[in-house]
Amino acid sequence: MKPTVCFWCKAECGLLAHVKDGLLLELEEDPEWPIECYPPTAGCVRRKAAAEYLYHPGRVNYPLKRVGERGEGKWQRIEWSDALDEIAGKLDELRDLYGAETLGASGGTARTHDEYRARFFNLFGSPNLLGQERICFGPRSVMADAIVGMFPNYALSKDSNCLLLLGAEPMTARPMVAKAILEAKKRGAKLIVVDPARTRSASMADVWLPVRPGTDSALLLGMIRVVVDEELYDKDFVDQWCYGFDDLLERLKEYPLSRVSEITGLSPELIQEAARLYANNGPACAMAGEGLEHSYSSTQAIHARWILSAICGNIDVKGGEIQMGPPGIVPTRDMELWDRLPESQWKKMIGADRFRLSSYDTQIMLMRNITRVWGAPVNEMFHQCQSHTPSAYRTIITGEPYPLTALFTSHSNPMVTEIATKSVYEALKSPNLQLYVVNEFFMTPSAELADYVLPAATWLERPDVWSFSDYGSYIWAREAAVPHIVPGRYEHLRDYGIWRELGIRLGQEADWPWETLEEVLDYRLAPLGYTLKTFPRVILRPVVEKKYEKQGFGTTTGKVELRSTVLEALGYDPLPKYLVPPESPQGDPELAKEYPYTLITGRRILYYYHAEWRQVESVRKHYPDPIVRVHPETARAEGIADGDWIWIETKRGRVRQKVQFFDKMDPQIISAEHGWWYPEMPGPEPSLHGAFESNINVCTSDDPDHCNPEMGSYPLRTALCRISKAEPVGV
Ligand SMILES: Nc1nc2c(c(=O)[nH]1)N[C@H]1C(S)=C(S)[C@@H](COP(=O)(O)OP(=O)(O)OC[C@H]3O[C@@H](n4cnc5c(=O)[nH]c(N)nc54)[C@H](O)[C@@H]3O)O[C@H]1N2
Ligand SMILES: Nc1nc2c(c(=O)[nH]1)N[C@H]1C(S)=C(S)[C@@H](COP(=O)(O)OP(=O)(O)OC[C@H]3O[C@@H](n4cnc5c(=O)[nH]c(N)nc54)[C@H](O)[C@@H]3O)O[C@H]1N2
Ligand code: SF4
Ligand SMILES: [Mo]
Repeated sequence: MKPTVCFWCKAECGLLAHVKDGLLLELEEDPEWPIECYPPTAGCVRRKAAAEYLYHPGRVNYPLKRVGERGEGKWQRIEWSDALDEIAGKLDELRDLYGAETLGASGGTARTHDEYRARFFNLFGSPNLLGQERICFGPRSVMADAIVGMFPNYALSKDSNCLLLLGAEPMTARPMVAKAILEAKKRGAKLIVVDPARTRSASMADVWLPVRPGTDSALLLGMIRVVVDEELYDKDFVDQWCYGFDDLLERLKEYPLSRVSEITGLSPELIQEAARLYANNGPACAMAGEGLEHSYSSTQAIHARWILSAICGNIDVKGGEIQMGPPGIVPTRDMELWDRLPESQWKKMIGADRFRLSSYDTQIMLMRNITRVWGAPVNEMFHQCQSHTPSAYRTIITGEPYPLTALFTSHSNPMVTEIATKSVYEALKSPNLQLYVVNEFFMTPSAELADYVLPAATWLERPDVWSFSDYGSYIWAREAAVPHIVPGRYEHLRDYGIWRELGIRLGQEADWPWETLEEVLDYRLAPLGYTLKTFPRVILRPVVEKKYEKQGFGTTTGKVELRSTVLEALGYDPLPKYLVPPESPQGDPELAKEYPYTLITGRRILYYYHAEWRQVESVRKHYPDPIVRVHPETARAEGIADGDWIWIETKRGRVRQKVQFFDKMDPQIISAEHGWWYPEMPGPEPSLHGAFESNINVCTSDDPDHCNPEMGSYPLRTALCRISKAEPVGV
């Protein structure tokens, strides 16, 4: 029986792994684990399916090399050493021909040791890590660093008197936060939910603001205006610790409640009520989720959200937003060796010239400020400084501004989760892409298009140390529960091992001194006086309030920057504002005549993590089909019944999902799920496991003009669509 910590979702449950002869039998809840979540670990269907997942017949167990055409489904098993030699050889050749920036790598949400992918890239010479950071965590973390000088952790809300959820639904997405909310509610804390849909959290809320999709920045400016007009803010904190209040007052003149009401579709009274409730019930904790990050005004809304928190005195207080600071282990940034990539190469990062908030120059500014105050930055460089992914796929296709000829996909499934599937597909099939390697567990639609598929090790097959949990206030470590190689049965390689082995083949041996991940983690834990073996599994970090009184804030001015010096230096508006989403009824009324509904996508599903788990039968049976929520009024007008399948169509394409009537949102909204493919359908083209059947990213837009102008966040929550009745998928 081995203690472990689950990494299959954001609950990070402490578990006990039953292991016999190196094989996992089952995962059991650990009654001694100190952090509870909701729903409780006991009911988790993924936990129960652990052995089914690990030893699934669809699991890739040995390296595969394509022998037919790309996507034809013809594979040959090869030895690890041959696969790595061949890939390294090709990378060397392409680097000679086109420069190191010709290599890119798509990554996904935090699933593994991404700092070693970054290390390999920085040593190889390419700045082109791509992935989800422009829409997942990147905007939140860059803006927090810029405005308040260090990302505060949001889940300490169990001490709060008021919780404000902004486009986030912890009941499905963040089980630790969900638990904290339930506890806070029991204590009588107030709950305010900003979400176009009446989610489970919204139905428990004291105030629910069904905001029009993409208009959160206006709403937040309206709330700030109420707080300021009614003098509900913390005057001492504003006087001493906020920079640019007068400029903010000027900006607020543009946002009278009448205008905010018109933009957001919410009554002035409701906005007032929410603002008063928030300001009068401190300490309050706000949490911004994907409803904000996946929008055209993402950075503006996040900026406004920090202003609201700050002027109400909620930064770095218990029950508000505590800045935990560096955890004391060797920072992931140091593991990345980001300073080994020459500045001239950083400057070549795709999209950095247009979307400058995710550029090297921004990082240098943020790092200088944060390191001055905290000694070290907390977030990994690649979270904040990453190529603009949709632009990178376009680069593969066009060769502009330079040839991107080699791509790795690691812990991501871009054919399903990346915006604009057709662009991703065109790029992955392009003859310009001379090498495509996928590190995976399963043959996903992305893996089906690879030249090489490298079998990765799951979290159960590797050790880990983690210090950025939703709870934010603890560090945990675990050893591997089962081996990643079982002779005669499988040969998986940990992501660390893959990057190290390639690095050694490409002249980086001096920079990979640790042979195993265990050695790396021992090195990282050393400043705390532990090794992986001696670490007490989980350490709760003490929460210290108002550290700024001694050290100031980690910003240019040492204060919370209501007016941002970083945005200003980059040539952007230093204050938040509302931007009309280009593809929305307001932004494109002509298109809205043909496509009258607003499509929001990506509502989280409790049973699944993005595109994962669809092949695991005991999980899939709980949730077999993709569900699109349609208001019954709208459905009736379109001749659609509950349970029908419908086409969801934007000007980029159409896919089918199954209707669930949902009357707790505006009838103009269509809410589709993301992450859908059908592992049971044929892998070879044209099906690619049904990657074009129900995958909503066939319908989303990668037009750079539709992306947030500062960070390049892409619009996953506003698109114009129409719907019509369809046959079920598979018929
Ligand atoms: N339309 C729409 N699209 C969205 C979203 C949305 O709301 N709407 N949400 C977006 C967001 S926020 C995110 S973060 C992304 C997520 O996008 P992805 O991260 O691409 O999503 P996953 O389906 O989790 O893909 C991860 C893949 O990596 C594999 N994997 C898991 N762990 C490991 C590991 O340790 N090592 C390796 N090598 N592989 C591993 C899994 O088998 C899986 O196939 O999706 C985005 N896409
Ligand atoms: N089970 C499970 N858990 C997950 C994941 C998963 O796939 N499965 N994914 C993980 C990842 S990587 C992420 S990023 C998080 C995301 O988790 P959250 O940030 O909670 O995001 P979502 O549930 O995608 O969306 C939250 C809400 O945004 C609303 N929304 C849509 N458009 C708008 C808008 O314009 N404004 C506002 N205010 N709200 C809007 C939707 O109705 C939805 O209820 O979840 C994580 N947790
Ligand atoms: S999948 Fe999530 S809820 Fe289930 S055991 Fe793992 S961390 Fe906990
Ligand atoms: Mo995400």
